[in-house]
Formats: sequence, structure tokens, C-alpha cells
Amino acid sequence: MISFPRGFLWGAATASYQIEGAVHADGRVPSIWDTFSHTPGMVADGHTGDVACDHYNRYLEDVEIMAELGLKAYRFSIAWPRLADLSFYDRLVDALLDRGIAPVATLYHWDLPQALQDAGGWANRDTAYRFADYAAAAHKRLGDRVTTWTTLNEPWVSAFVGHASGRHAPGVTDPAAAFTAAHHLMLAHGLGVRALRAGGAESVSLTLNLTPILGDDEPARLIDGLANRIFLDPVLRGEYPADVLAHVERFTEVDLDDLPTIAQPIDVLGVNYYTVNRVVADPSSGGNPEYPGSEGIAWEDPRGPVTEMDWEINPAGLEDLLVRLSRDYPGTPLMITENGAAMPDGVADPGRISYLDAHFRAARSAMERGADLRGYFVWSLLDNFEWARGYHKRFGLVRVDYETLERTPRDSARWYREVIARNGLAG
Ligand code: IFM
Repeated sequence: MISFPRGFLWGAATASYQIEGAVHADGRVPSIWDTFSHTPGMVADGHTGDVACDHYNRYLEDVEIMAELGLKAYRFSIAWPRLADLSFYDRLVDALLDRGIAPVATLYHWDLPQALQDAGGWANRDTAYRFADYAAAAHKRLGDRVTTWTTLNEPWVSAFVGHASGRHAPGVTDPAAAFTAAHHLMLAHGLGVRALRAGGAESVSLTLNLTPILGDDEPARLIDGLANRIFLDPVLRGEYPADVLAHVERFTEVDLDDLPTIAQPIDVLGVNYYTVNRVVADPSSGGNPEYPGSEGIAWEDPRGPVTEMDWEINPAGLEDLLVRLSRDYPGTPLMITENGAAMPDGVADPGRISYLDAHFRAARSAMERGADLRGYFVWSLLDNFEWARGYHKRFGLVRVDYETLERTPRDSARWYREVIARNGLAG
């Protein structure tokens, strides 16, 4: 038996636009993902989040499923476009607490109100201040019951997939805007932390998607800078790494006076881990638009088995990442806020079970090597709207039939229930 420390926080995660639906309910205003998904050609088969899993109306059933799984915590995001009426989250949080499940709230999982985008979005510095106001308001409403708050989910994706490759909303393809957005997202995080602390929040965190970059030294160093250190260092060390800053300044200027605000102490770093990337020097390569300035670097194909996203299955990458974080950024407890796999549809999902089993073991090994890991949230509780890939990619422990909206726990859900119950893995 491989056991985890007492109190290890086993959970599952979702995000507002990916599951809620009910996009016109109770005064919700449009978000950039409403606009983007309704723009022909941007999302596979024209899928949108209009209905999604209808979690907004079926949350009680979903909380019941969570209770059956024995989840200790549930990570969800609050939709900024619902700021005018947050009563849905009151109901959700109360239902979770009734069943002894700790609510873990993320304030921004990519659904920026369209009106803010119309004023410049994350490329506009003012959006960071608007975020802090929103954080304060959400905390005022829910902070008596929600003790764990995350400012942003995966700012790398918002900045670079949203503004460099344009594969995600708002669909901008401007490298300078992408670097500016990255900086403003970090400023929003810092201002948000301050606002949450001012309201008395107990535990405040940021969630980053961190991707180990393997391959030739020089290209791997550059891409690691643009994928990982560009957020880790400003937030946890109060500085841009010199190589990253020199790279950013090729495209735009950032206000370094913001760094003390960005580097507000946090209580936990959320880590979203799915895969590794492999890069090599290749003078003929035009680079990857998600990493502006990566001309001369080529991305290699994944090695070995992949998930339905074509992402290499590499649990050792998670172990190394957790050990690296605890070595390079000591003193910040870690939480895996997302890990999971898109697998072929069906209720039997042995691939997902073996993916999770291998990653749980990797996390446990990292803890033995010194990583201060406090919990693990599986992505995702439910099948959901996988952004530009629509509903084709299924990440859920629980299957969703998009015709009937019926939920069916998969084999992996039953397996996860056992893991949680014994706080460990058999054998
Ligand atoms: O579905 C996404 C989630 O919104 C953010 N992290 C990665 C997941 C899988 O792509």
C-alpha cells in the first residue's frame, strides 16, 4: 500500500464556462468565450458552452456524485460574468459544505466579460484593477464559507493561446499583446491577492500550467522561460529571469515597478500538469506561435503512449516538476490543481485509471524527495466543453451524455473513490 499523509486533500476540478451552461440566466453578461464559440470556425463543430453540462441547474445532482466519490474538496471557478448575481455560488457552496466537501474557488478560468474585452481586455492595464474589484466582491459574498481562493487559472493559456496563436478567446494573434497580457494577468493576480487578504481570506493561491521542456539545452532553456519561469519567477521571486526579460523586451515593454505587487506572498502554488514538451534546435523551423520568438526551434512528436489530446503520457515529468519546484522555489506548499486525461468515450476507462495511478505514484515519489504537496485535484469531475476542441475530448471521471445530460460515473470514478477511502494506492 502506498499511502498519503493524513489530511491529504483529494479532490476533483471543473471550470464555470466548461460545465455551467445557463448563459442567459440571472443577469449573466456575455464573456469572451460566448463570443468566440459563436464565431464560425473557432471551436470544433461549432460547439458552444450555452448548455454544456447544465451544471447551473443540476449542481445538486453533481454534488451528490461528489459525495458518493468521497471527495474531500471540489475546485470550481466563479464566472466573472455572473458578478451581478452570485447566488448560484451561494447555493453550490452551501450544498458542498452540507456534505463535508471543502469548496476551493478560482476567480478566473478564462471567461472574461466581453465588455472588458471591448475595452482592451488583458492588454489593457485597467483590467487588472477591475479584477481586483471583482475578487473583493466575490470574497465579500462567499468568504464566510470559502476559505481557499485561487486568483487565476493558467495565465499562460490566457496570454499566449488567447493572444499569440489565437486558438482561444479572444483570438488575438499579436505577440506584443500576448506578453503585455501576461504581465497584466500577473498584476491582476497580485492586486487580487491583496484584495482577498484585505477581506480576510485564509488561503490564497495561483494556479499555473507548468510543462517540463525536454531536449536540446539552449532551446529547452528558452522555452522553459516562456512556458514556466515567466510566471514562476515574478510571482515567487519578485523578478523576471534575465533571459526571459531580454526576450520579452524584443516585443514590448513591461513595467518592472509592478513586481513588488506581483510578488505578494501566496499560501499555496497550484500546479496543473498534463505532459512534457520536447524541443530541438532546427534552423529551418518557423517556431511555435504560442512561444513568440521561437523561430529555429522545432517541437518533436510525443514519445510512447498519448492521450486523446495527443499529449505524451509522462508521469516522471510530474515527479521531476514537483521536485524542481520545491528546490527552486522553496517555502511554497504545492497543490496539484489539475491532472487527468482525455480518453476514449465509454464507462469502462482503464486508460484513465492507469494514467491517474501512475501520476499519483509519481506525486508520492516527489513527496519522498522533498516536495511539499498538500493535495491532488483530478481534472475533471465531469466531461465538459474542452475549449477549441468542443465536446469531443472527454476528461471526466463521470461521463456526460450531451443529448440527455445524464451523468454516469466511470470505472475511474469508482477506482478513485477507493483511493480516497484508503488514502493511498494498493500495492
Ligand atoms: O480543460 C482544460 C482546463 O480548462 C485547463 N487545464 C487543462 C484542461 C485540459 O485541457
